[in-house]
Amino acid sequence: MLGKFSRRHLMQLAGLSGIGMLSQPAWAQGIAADSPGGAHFPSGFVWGTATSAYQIEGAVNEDGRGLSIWDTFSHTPGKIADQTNADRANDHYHRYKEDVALIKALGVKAYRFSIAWPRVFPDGDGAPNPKGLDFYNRLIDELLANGIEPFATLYHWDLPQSLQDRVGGWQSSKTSQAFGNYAGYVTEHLSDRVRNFFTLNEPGRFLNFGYGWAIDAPGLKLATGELNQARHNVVLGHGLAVQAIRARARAGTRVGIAENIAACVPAIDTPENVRATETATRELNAGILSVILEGKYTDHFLEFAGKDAPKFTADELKIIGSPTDFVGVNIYAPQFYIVAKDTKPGFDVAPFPASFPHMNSEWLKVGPETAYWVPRMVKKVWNVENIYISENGTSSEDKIAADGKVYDLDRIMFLRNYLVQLQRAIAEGAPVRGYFLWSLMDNFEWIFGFEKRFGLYRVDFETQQRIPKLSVSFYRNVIEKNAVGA
Ligand code: BGP
Repeated sequence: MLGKFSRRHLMQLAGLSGIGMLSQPAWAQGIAADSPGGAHFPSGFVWGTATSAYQIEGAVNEDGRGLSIWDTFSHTPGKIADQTNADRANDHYHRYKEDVALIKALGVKAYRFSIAWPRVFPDGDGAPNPKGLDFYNRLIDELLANGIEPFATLYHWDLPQSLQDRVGGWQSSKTSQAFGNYAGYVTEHLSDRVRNFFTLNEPGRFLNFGYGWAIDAPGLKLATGELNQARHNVVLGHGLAVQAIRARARAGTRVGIAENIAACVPAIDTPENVRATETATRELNAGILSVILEGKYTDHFLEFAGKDAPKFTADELKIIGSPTDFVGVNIYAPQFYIVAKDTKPGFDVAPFPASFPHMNSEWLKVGPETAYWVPRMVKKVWNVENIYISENGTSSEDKIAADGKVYDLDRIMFLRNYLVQLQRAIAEGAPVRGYFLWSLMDNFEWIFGFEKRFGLYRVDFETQQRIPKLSVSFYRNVIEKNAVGA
């Protein structure tokens, strides 16, 4: 049976190759050339992993740290799925040396962590707290001593509570100013050892979820006009931070944003849909990435917002559009499958069927092609020269098996498929320089508390024991080979 089957098919294949149908398409050549070791990434590609301050540090009352909006929010009954908070979390503040050893054991050469604004400026502005910055000095020195390059994020959602109370947080441009000052202060002190800074992590997310839909801290539901104004203050804060970094950090310090880009994917790969996906990428990211990378709001964005459009000056747009050195994109689910449309705005968003597959987190729809289309779009739409995948990863149930190990095969499946697509994008010319896997270890996953596990290392939050999951071996192997196999 098998013999007959293969003979018949071999003959068909021979016929096809005779007329050139088996020759490699241009987009696949980079992939094929590197077989059998897998599809190779460029040499010097930065492999990394990521965490954020509030999610892992704990020690919320130590060394003069001020309160953040997430301390308040997580202590408000009913906000966090498992009724926990991150008062202790991974106790990373005390265990950072052990954690740097875990990073080293992974084989990555880069680590993206965030700096807690309320450790450095307990009230958000005013007097700095040197003890707060010292923690990051210790962490950075430990990373460098272990050959790991630090990539620091200045804001991963832990806004000082005092700014929220006194000025309404991001509802006021005073917060944008305070963020600029904080960014200048931190980079002035750390840029002798840290060469790359991300300003804000996922402004689109923390704004909509925190100020629009009351899901995240500070738990507000602003009207559309107020929300648009708050978003404007956020991008202004980014621009002021870029300018402060240029003024106060060492020459050569690199800066960019890390955005949870509205990830648009053509529903079917046709030239019309690809063009429509470019338009959709620009318009569905108009309030954050487009204004940062173009220095203006798109006409469609302003028209659509109408009387709810943000108020701004030409000077502010100039600040917001300050040139950056790279763009970080956090890639998880495909958010919009796009089909072309003849009438304005030139695209339609196809609805998701209820049966669309997702990972352990329900929001995390599986779409490896997102890792192909997003970098391609970022390059095409804004001509960005340096892209980082600042986050990618998945939660998984991660039970400990009878032999004491964690066989997170679904995470490995997810990573392998996304990385194959990322390599394909790079082979076709997308300028992706590095990849940060979310996350180094299980941690406090915001409103999901400790219920969702995104780590490469499993953490027992009672004993604080960390155990490598199978995905540690998977990722180490990818890094060693600088390649991923399908
Ligand atoms: C990103 C955040 C991370 C991380 C991850 C998982 O949006 O930048 O901090 O938490 O998503 O998200 P969640 O915890 O909401 O499932």
